[in-house]
Amino acid sequence: MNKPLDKKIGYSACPHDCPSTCALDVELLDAHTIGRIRGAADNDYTAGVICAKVARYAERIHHPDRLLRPMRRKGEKGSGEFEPVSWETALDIVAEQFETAAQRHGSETVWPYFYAGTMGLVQRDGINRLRHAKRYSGEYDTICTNMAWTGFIAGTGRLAGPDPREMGRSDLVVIWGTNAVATQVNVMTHAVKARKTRGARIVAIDVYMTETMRQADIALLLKPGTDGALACAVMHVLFRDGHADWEYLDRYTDRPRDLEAHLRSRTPEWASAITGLSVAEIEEFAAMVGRTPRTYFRLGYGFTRNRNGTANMHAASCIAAVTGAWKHEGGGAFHNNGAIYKLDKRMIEGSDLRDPSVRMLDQSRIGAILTGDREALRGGAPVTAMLIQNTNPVSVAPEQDTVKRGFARGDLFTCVHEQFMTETARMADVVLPATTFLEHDDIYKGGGHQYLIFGPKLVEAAGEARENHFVHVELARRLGAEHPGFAMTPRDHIDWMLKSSGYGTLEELEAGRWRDLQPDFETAHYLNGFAYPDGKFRFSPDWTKVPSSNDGPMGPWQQMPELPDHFAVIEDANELYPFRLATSPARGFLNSTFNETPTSRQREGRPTVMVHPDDAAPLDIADGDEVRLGSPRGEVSLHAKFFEGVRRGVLVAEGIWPNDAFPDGKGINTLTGADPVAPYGGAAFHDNRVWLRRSA
Ligand SMILES: Nc1nc2c(c(=O)[nH]1)N[C@H]1C(S)=C(S)[C@@H](COP(=O)(O)OP(=O)(O)OC[C@H]3O[C@@H](n4cnc5c(=O)[nH]c(N)nc54)[C@H](O)[C@@H]3O)O[C@H]1N2
Ligand SMILES: Nc1nc2c(c(=O)[nH]1)N[C@H]1C(S)=C(S)[C@@H](COP(=O)(O)OP(=O)(O)OC[C@H]3O[C@@H](n4cnc5c(=O)[nH]c(N)nc54)[C@H](O)[C@@H]3O)O[C@H]1N2
Ligand code: SF4
Ligand SMILES: [Mo]
Repeated sequence: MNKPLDKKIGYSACPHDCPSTCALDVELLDAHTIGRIRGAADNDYTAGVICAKVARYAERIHHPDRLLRPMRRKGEKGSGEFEPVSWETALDIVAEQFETAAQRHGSETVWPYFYAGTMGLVQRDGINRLRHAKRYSGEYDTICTNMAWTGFIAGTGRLAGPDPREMGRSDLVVIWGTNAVATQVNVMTHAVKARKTRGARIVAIDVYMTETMRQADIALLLKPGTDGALACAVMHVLFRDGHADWEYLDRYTDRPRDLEAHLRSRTPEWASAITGLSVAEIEEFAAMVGRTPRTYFRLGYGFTRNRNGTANMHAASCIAAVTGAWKHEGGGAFHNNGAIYKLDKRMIEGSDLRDPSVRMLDQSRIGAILTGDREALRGGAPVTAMLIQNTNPVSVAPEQDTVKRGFARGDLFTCVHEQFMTETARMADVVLPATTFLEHDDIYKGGGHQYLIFGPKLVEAAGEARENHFVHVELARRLGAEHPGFAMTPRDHIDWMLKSSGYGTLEELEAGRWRDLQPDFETAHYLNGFAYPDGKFRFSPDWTKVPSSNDGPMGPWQQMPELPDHFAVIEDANELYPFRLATSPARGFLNSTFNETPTSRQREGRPTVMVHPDDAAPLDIADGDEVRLGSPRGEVSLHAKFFEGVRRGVLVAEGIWPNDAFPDGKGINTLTGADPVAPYGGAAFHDNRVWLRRSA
């Protein structure tokens, strides 16, 4: 990773919705132009490695299709016909529409809708300040992390775990339900380091042979939604073969004897029938875990995007407590470090103005909400005005057909602030051009590591693009929203937050580039007790009281298992829908981001569904044929790709392509469901029963 000496290098952090939050070195060619981006070699988590799509960020930031001017809709909704207007005019229209809507239906009719297109704390979360000040509807954030976080916190009581860098000092790294090569490359950096330096083994667990599975020493290819059964059988073997650490269990866990008794019937044979793995595979994996004190479970998001996903995450996290792996360096279970940062975000979010009686609307159920479902609206006013930032729901949200019908409503006003003319922006009444992370200041925290990283503005904004904070401030001014946070710059916000959190100043952070907030070993490994009042890990959590951010139980939460189990609420295949479909991420895209950059599109080709050749033959489907998929929610057409690395009966469609890349103009989320996953909601993107046919 030699830096060319003649090029100026700017320091930043990757803003994308990826647990790696890489520290970046950005070549600056002039005040407007960047060259290559590299991973910071002197950051010991990034360790000089980043993904290809961000290395080529020049393609995205300097893309000819960047939005450069504010626009207002000229033609029919969704026609794509817009006319340029000034920022003043555009913001005036938005403010006026919000005021009119609020006068007619009350303030909750306005719904600010945002997500993690940027993970910068100021630019992403500042929209909440506007919402609190104006008493607009809140967003209950469920589309991504809810199931995984709840499942992990159910056991430990806190969203944190052993230092991610300890993976490099582990003897067995279990990469569970995450395609790390594609979705968070640095996990591989550290796992492979352990293999090279100490002969560690790598186990991967997925529903198809991803690149991560191929790079693993042992690849466990199971049926979707069956990870809870696998975890139970592994624990069964650990108890059976004397690998349970009883001293640890008695001191650190809630009901170990009940767990042991409960698991007696959860044999490898039982799990083999559910997971499709062989008894030998399960026995071998369990034996490795049993004889390897330094086993590091790196638990991902993918396997939680099932209707039993929260329960499965919890079950997987229990294994480390049975063996006491938590006691050792390089041992324990890790999902995300969200709880270590303890940042004071009051000024960014304006939380002092928050009125808890204002309704929260479920992000994943945007389709039901926009089409007037009373329950989804919580009995309140219809949503008639929206400000959308950092997210592309008309591509990424489940039950697309409903979402599109909602956005097409004539009485819905939408303002979309975007970098590109996404499918959501196309449906807007007003489109505002947004800066990218290299064109504004922000601060980032790593979910998959422990650094707080500053990302300053490095180049001038393209065209008239403005940062999110600018939009919050300018709308606040027009709407009479008052809060000291509106009078501050992003740098002021960062400085305020750092000082108030006890982390020094922005000047200090900028000088050091990042700040390492890794808790001490005892805390990270829960050696002083888990984060429940009695200090005990919960094999048997009270699912109605998991200390995660939640909005009250929903989904089939009453049926959740008392102790880890196979929670049989997934969309099993049946006669009408004989396949199970996972909609896994594509390596070249990041959700729907980068599906506009040329090399990413080239790499991914076209929307396809991976089919086992033996499943295709009886359906008269040849490799490359155009096929149709139908779920209880809708139908799409795309092309079949033969792949022996999927199980019989399982289909995988990678990537969130734009709807218009599909022959029928209907994207993959036409098939996915928005019914809430127990116990606190979320979208089960990988849990779909479907039929498959050759296109007529
Ligand atoms: N290249 C790329 N990187 C990304 C993203 C992207 O779209 N593309 N998305 C970003 C975002 S927003 C997030 S949240 C993270 C998510 O990153 P991950 O934690 O990796 O989660 P997923 O991408 O949902 O899925 C990971 C894997 O889980 C598998 N899987 C599906 N169902 C099951 C199951 O039942 N059991 C098991 N064991 N595995 C299953 C999928 O096939 C997939 O290979 O990645 C981020 N990084
Ligand atoms: N089928 C299927 N669907 C899925 C998933 C799946 O695995 N399968 N994964 C789900 C997951 S995990 C997630 S997190 C969601 C993510 O879905 P989204 O949150 O919609 O993520 P992206 O598609 O990356 O879209 C982010 C948008 O934000 C814009 N953006 C980036 N930075 C800024 C900025 O600073 N300001 C403004 N105004 N805009 C900005 C980008 O241009 C981009 O269009 O998708 C979900 N949808
Ligand atoms: S691996 Fe993730 S955090 Fe790192 S550069 Fe790529 S998208 Fe960004
Ligand atoms: Mo996500």
